[in-house]
Amino acid sequence: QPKNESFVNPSEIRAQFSKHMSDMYREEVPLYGDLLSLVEDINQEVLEKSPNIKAHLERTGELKRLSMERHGAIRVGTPSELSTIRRLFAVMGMEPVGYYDLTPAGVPVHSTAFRAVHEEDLQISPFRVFTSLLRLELIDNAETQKFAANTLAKRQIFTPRVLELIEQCELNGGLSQVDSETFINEALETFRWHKTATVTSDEYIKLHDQHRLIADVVAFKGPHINHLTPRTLDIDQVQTQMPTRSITPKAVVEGPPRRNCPILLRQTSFKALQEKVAFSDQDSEAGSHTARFGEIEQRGAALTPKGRMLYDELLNASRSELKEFPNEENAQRYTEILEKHFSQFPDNLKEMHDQNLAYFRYFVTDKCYEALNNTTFPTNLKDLIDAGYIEYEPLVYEDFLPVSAAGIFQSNLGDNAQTDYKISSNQTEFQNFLGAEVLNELALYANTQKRSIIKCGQTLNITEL
Ligand code: OOG
Ligand code: NI
Repeated sequence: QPKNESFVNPSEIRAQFSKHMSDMYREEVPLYGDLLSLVEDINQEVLEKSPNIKAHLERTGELKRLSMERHGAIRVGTPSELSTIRRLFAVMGMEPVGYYDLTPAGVPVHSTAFRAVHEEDLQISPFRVFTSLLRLELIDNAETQKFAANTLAKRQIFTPRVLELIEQCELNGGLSQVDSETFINEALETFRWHKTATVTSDEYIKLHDQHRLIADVVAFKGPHINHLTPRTLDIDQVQTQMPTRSITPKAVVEGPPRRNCPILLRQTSFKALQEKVAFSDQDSEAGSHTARFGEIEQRGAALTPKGRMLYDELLNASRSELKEFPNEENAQRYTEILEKHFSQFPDNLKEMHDQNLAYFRYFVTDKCYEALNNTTFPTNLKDLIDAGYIEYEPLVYEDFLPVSAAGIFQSNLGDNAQTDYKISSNQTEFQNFLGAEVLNELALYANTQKRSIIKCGQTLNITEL
């Protein structure tokens, strides 16, 4: 919370920033605008056809955040860029959550997600940014490695004014209304697309031959936002209808299969666009670069460690049975295999709750409020639930999935991008570069769940629920 009343709530800055980012990206990539309107239409349809879903979303507050909900992704080049990005996001109340190692999937980055962590702040704006750091040490060509490092060392991805405002915010504990507006405009500059590259076309080709992602990070002035992702209530509908709006989807939806009670996260994207750029040895946009795309996501319940283990097990079993990466040819078979394995994951809230597979928010029912002054209540959660005094709703998964993220990366990097890296996970080094530890997402869900139980206890006057 801001220390001074004249400071703007960081969550409000985040909400405004997210909106400005979306407007900027819609202007830069009109196809993202088309995707947004498709998602809106289908969300509307789902809400009209399924009063149950609508009532559920109203109860959990998700309906309010649905249309403003989105995530984006950027890729930075150096440790110092990463640590300043952390400070920039902190102004908007976003903290690094989770560590994702993408090297097993042949992508030379490791990543975290910046987002709000408290349920009340998530409610104001759930905006998240998946942020990857390029691992130059994985470039096996010494000359290219040196060139990349030198090129990155020369660039400044932040405006002088935004650096001042970050420092001012750190010193004073917040930003005034006027300063927060300036901050939003200045911060946006870091994520803007640049049609002019910082390298010659020959240099670009060398970087690109090493890995398309390396060219995407090194050859440009800044970490352009590479996609934005609205949240849909029916991802399969959007996936099938994309072609009717001239949008080409990737082959399969990442994540768990379709279920009655959605879990974690399902994602799909449209293929990255080929865009014109001017390399530093060209005076017009004679070259091209392919990086930016659009994505959609459907979010479900956050899983406990036990639930997550079951998810990973079933996903791995499905992938092993498929024996190859999902693609256009095996998409149908993959869906069937996935559904077969996931039939082992209980698909109703009661079982998911009683088997401790997901996290929940508990709340006192109307029946309980009516009985408040004239009833002796049971004093443990289970009996209160059984008697209908307390109900629960699953917590929304606010994070990402490494295998899915790899699939999203891959579908936008071309098929020849599979590389077998020898070096893997290094969370300690990532955190050193970041200048902070990443938060454990499971602890955050557990805290939210705990707070909801405490609140029920207060209403019922039970100290240890
Ligand atoms: C990030 C890909 C990961 C997601 O939603 O899993 C991601 C990137 O392409 O930079 O955004
Ligand atoms: Ni994404």
